[in-house]
Amino acid sequence: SDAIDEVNVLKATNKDLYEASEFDKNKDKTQFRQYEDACDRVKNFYKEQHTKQTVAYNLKARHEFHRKTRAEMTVWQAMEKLNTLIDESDPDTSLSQIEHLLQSAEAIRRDGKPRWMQLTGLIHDLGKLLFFFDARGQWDVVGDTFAVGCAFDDRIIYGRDSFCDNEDFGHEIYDSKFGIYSPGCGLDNVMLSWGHDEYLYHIAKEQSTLPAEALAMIRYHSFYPWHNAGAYHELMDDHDRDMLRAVKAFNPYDLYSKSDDIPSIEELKPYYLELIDEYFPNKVIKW
Ligand code: INS
Repeated sequence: SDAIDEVNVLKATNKDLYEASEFDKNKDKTQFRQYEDACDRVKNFYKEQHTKQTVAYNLKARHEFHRKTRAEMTVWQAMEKLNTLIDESDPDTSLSQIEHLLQSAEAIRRDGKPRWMQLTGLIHDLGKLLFFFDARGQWDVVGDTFAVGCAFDDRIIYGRDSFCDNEDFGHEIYDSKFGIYSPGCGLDNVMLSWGHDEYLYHIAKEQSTLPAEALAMIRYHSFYPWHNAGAYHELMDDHDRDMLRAVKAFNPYDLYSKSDDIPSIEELKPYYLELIDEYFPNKVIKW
C-alpha cells in the first residue's frame, strides 16, 4: 500500500542521513565553541540570557507568538532580511546569516544528503527574524537553548551559576529536578527557552511539508545541552530518541561549515529557490 511504500522510502533516506558525515573529517574541532576564551560580547550575552529566560517570560512569548502574523514574505526574502543581523552569541562566525545558511546547506548537499535536509540547512536559522519583530534584544532570539520549568543544568554553557540572577533560580518547583515535567514526558511537552529555534519550528510545522526529522533539526539545533552534553535525557520519549539521532546528524553541518569558503549567493539562488518551492506549498510565508 501507499503507506508502506512511504515508510520504506523514509527508512531508506534515513539510512543515508545517519551515515557518518564526510565533510567535517578534516576540521579541527577544538577550534569551535570555545566559550571560556570567548570575547566579552559572548559572555555578556549569556549572562543576560540566563538571567531573563524565565518560565513567566516563556509563557508570555509563546502567547505573543500565536496572537498575530508579524510579516508576510517568501523564504528567500526572509533570508535577505536576516542578513543585517550579526549574532552576538556566536564565538565562531561574524559572517552574515545568509552566508551561514548557504554554507550549511551546501555542506549537506556536497555530502549527498536528502533534499529536505539541504533545505533544513538553508532555513534552520531563519527564526532569527524574530529579532526584527517581537524580540526584547538578542537574548530571546539567539544562543544555545535549555529547558525552563525544571532545574538549570550544569551542562548549559557557563553552568548553573550563570543563572543565579534568574528569578526561577532556587525556585521550589521551577528549579527542582523534574520541575513542572515528569520522567519520560517527551520534549514536545517541555518549554525550551524562547528563541529562533522554537519560533521557526512552529512556522515550519504549520506551513511546510518537511518531515519530522527536519522539524526536530530546526527545533533542537541550538539545544546543545541535550544533543551534545547529554542533559534532559530523562525527559525524552521514544520519538525523541529517534529525533536525537537526526539532530546529531545535522549538527556538524551547522557548526563546522562556519570555516568553509564564503558561498556565492547569486550562483546558488536558482537551485535553492526550486528547493524551497518543493516543501513550502505557499510561496508567501506568514511569519
Ligand atoms: C549560536 C547561534 C546559533 C545556535 C547556537 C548558538 O551562538 O545563535 O544559531 O544554533 O546554538 O550557540
